[in-house]
Amino acid sequence: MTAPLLCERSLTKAATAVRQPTYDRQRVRPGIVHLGLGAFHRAHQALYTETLLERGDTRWGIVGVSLRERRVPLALAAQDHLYSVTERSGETTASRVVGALRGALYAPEAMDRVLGAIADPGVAIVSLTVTEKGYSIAPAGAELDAGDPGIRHDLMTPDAPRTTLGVLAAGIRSRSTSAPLTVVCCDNMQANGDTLRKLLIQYAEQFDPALARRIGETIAFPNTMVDRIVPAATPASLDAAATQLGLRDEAAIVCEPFTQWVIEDRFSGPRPAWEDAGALLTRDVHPYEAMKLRLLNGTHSAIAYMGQLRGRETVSDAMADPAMAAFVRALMTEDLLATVTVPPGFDVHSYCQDLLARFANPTLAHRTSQIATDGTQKVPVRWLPALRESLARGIERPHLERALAAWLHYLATERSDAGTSLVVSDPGAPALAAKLRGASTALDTVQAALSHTSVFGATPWPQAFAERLARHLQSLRRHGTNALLACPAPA
Ligand code: CS2
Repeated sequence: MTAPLLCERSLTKAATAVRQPTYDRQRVRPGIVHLGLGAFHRAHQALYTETLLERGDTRWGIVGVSLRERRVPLALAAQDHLYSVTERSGETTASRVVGALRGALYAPEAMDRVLGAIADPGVAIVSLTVTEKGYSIAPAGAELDAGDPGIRHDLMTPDAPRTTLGVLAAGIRSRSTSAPLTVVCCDNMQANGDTLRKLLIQYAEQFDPALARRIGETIAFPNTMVDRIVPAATPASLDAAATQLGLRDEAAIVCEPFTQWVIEDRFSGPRPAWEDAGALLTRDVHPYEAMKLRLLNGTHSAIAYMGQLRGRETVSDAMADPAMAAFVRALMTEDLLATVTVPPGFDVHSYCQDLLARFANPTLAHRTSQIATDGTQKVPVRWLPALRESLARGIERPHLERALAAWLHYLATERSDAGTSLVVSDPGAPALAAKLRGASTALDTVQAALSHTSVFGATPWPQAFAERLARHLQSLRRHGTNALLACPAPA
């Protein structure tokens, strides 16, 4: 028998161990508009906010907006905007139902309501998780990609936008100038708040210079570091959640117990006391952000591309592969760690040990194919700054260089070591892959990649570096990843 659908009325039928909202949801007013209603937001920022609602601060209900994906807002609307989060690790499983969402809008069909929500003077925060590619950014230079078709469309019809920047700008334009606003970017980008501010101003300048000035002068864009491993839902994860809940939840999330949020304390107007829910409000997020982007996300991307080439479906499968586990540990604790500035008083060695344990969590089924998406956006943030800085000081990063060669090989061949075809999901990949495939020798291929400036930047890369990458690529072509992983790292 199928379990009843999760909604206000069916809550009484939820399994007794499942935590439920104890506050009166009817009293909660919308104070936050969130763009990007994916699993990450619902398992991360929404839970910090849920804690504040539980403590009686009813100002911070969330209106969630999905810019592209229709399934989740529809599912949420059918469930009175309730959904569950199940944390899993080893033998431990804990589920809760979250009530913080007060609306779930699918932007293409509800643009007036989306813009109205952003303009609502009761709303003090617009937060975002739209993924790296959701910002119409040319990643290497962190500038607005003026050629982006969505941006070109929005500049023609700024009041009927479809991009993130277009929606934000149109919402702000219809908002009273006397209502202060803070925009909280929660995507994995360097200086994410500063970057979004710059992009939004660049966009607004092209059709409304007064709006651009207003954004620059009155709206705060704190930088943030967000962390929680939240695999995309699968039929199996939805079934597992239903078993836990005793209710069917089409928006259920299964994730790890760990969560971290570091936010720059720079707001314009009122803000939720997220620190009461465990967030760290600080003057300088940069060291946390660089550390997390490199050690966690940088290693994750290497696991994803190597894992895809080696037929490892999930991160924990990859970590159970001894050759990969050794490579991953060395990449993180030798190459990447050497490039980060550790926040004062922070125990980075236990941070690394914890990361390795989090990656090995076998109950999560975090697919390497998920992390492998959008490499042309991720690699310039996660790997290239560490490589640039190291090479400028004459230092080689043997594992990171091998990971980069593996990514190029993955893009060029779209095949695993065993010859199975791989699905590359990255709108920026075809242009780069075409250049890779158009070259003949390994060195030509590497040169073709390094001259793809939207990913690798305009500053030339050292010839010796290109030659090392070419040797790794050659080794991959001949012997697959085994040879590359077995290569002793130069002293
Ligand atoms: C992952 C991240 O998909 C990816 O690229 O590296 O989503 C990662 O799981 C989170 O940033 C962890 O906080």
